[in-house]
Formats: sequence, C-alpha cells, structure tokens
Amino acid sequence: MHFLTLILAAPLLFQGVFAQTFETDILAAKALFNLATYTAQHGYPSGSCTLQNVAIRREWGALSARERKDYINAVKCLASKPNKTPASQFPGARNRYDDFVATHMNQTLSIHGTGNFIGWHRYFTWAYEQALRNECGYKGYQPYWNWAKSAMDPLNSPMFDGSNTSMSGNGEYFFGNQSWVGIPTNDAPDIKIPKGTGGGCVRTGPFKDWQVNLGPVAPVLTYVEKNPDPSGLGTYYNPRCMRRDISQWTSSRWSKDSDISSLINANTDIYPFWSLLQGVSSGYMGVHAAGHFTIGGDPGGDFYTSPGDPTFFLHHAQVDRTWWMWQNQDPVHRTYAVAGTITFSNTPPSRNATLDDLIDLGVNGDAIKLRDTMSTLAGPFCYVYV
Ligand SMILES: [Cu+2]
Repeated sequence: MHFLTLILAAPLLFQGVFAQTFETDILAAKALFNLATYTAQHGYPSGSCTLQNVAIRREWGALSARERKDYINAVKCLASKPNKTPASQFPGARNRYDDFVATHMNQTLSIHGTGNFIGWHRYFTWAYEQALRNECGYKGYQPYWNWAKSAMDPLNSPMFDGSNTSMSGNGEYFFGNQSWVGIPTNDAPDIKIPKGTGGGCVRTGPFKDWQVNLGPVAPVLTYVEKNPDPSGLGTYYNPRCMRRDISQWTSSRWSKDSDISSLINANTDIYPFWSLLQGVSSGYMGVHAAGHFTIGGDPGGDFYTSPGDPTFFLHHAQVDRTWWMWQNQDPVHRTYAVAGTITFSNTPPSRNATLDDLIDLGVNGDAIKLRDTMSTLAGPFCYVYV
C-alpha cells in the first residue's frame, strides 16, 4: 500500500466505535505523516527499510477472524516447540514460549523503571513477533491491544469476549480470601483494585487450556502459591492454569482514549512522559501499569512473570505504539530522547542510561545498543502502527 493511501485510509482501518479512540487515532495518523515528512527531508535511517516496504501493525479488533486465528495458532505453536533456555538456568522452562517468559523474569529489575524500559520492551516484543513468523510460519505482524477500545467494557471486547477469535476471556469466578489487589503490592498498597468477576482459571476461548510453567515470583492473588524455587527467582517447573481477573474498574479510570492522548500531548519532554507512562504514583496508574492490571491474575499481574499470559505482547505493542506516537509528534527532537537510570526506580541510585547501553534478550536475540531500539525504521526493526 502506498504510504499516502495509508494515511488517508487509516481511519477506515479502525473498526469498532471510532469515537472511543478518536484522539489517539489522530495522533497515530499525525505520527505517520510526520514520519513521512521526516524521512523525505532526512532520508531513511537505515538503508533497507522504507515506507514502501514497512510492516504495519494493526489493532486486534481490526484483524479479520482468519487473521486472529492465525495469530492464536502461531502462539500455540511456539508453546509446542522445544525450549532453548538451558535447564541449568531455568529448569521449569519447557517450551519456546517459556524462553520469553524466562528472559523477562531474569532481567525484571534492570528493565523496569529504567531508561531502557521502553526500548527493551520494544525489542522484546519484536523478537517475539519474529519467533512467531520464523519458527511458526505466521505471516502477519504483531497486533496491538488499543486499551481505549475496551476501556469501558473489556469483557465484551474482541480481546476478552471469550470467543474463539479472542485472546480468551476472564477467569472463572473465584472469591478466594481477597476483596482487592494492592498496587504496587498487597503489603503496601497505594491503589486497591476491587475484586472483579474472575480470579479463577481461564476456561473460555483459545487459551482455555493454556499452561503456565514458570513463576509466580510476585503473585497479586494471595491464594496463588509462590514458585517453590528456594532462590525466589521462580525458575522451577510449576505447571498451573492461567488466571485472570479482568478489571473494568482499572481500565475505565486509566486507559481511556483521553488518558493516552493527554499523556502524549501534555508531556513534551521524555522524562515526564517516560515516568507517567509506566507505573504507579500517589493514586495514579500509568497506561502501562493499567493495561497489566486490567488483565490481572496469574501470571498477568505478576511483575516478573507477566509475559506468561499471551496478552502481554498485545499490551506491550500498545505501550510501544504509545511511545511511537509520542516520538513521532516531533521526530527530530524525540526519536533519540532517553530518560532514567539503570536501576529500578533508581533504587539503588545509579548512573543515567545511555544510548550505548546494551540490551540483551538471552536465547531470544542478540545484544544490541539501546540506540538501535529508538526508531521503528532502524536497527533490527521495520514497522509502523496505524
Ligand atoms: Cu516488562
């Protein structure tokens, strides 16, 4: 598709209720337009990736039923292939999907609340997309979950409605002994998310028999036992069902269209954008945290093990899209902007992250520099969002 056609057609690619995502749709179209202008003036940042051959990542609800099934089948295929992670490191990693969970668990404290947070997760999500394509014959690209589309009613959205073209639905109702989930922790809650209508095993949709093998390390559900690994790193084989407690309470407060657009529009410097995007502070949840806690459960709500729920990658594609939209409102000044240090929330205090810092995905990808993750048209990447 020619690039200008793409810009003009972009609004038509959004199915569902247009008004729910109007402001961010405009920001995404503007990002594409600015990127076209930028590359026309400055040339392409890498030789081989152009806006004529670029991959286009689309929203889950905008994919056809066939396309969604192809994606689902590729995810299941990955979970049926042998792992590459050595048993000496992660004895519980039993398949190729677990390799991605293990990589994230291994590095949790050096890739969150850090300067490499958004770049690391961009590269991680891309490496997962490549594994689906190269190892499981998937022909599409990584879809994203636009939180705004489902913010008011996630349980009836194409993502979570439990149909055979969804990413499976809520967990079964399970009361347990818990009436709320504490964020950031149950012991020291800044926000208390009231219990939803799930909390038990996911028993609808394509992932109703999905087996979680690793973790939990930091379970938000008090009735889910921690992984038996005495090191606390959650590496032992711990097969269990996937649980969710999908939270409309969370999504309707913090991941609406206006929450995303104001994050982008109100923060022209990288530091506040990066900081507000991510986490939790004084009763406020950034869109990144809000997406994770809209899904909740085990492993979805676990800081370390969250990639064990396959919606992780659709969520992080939208985190990446949010960054991409922010970058490309002003590509000249924002593409290579970095904020943050190299330790989680700068604890213990550490130096600032730099573009020369290495990002390593273990068995899932070569080490590259943070610089190489900054443009979706350079480094290993060649994609845009609509
Ligand atoms: Cu993460």
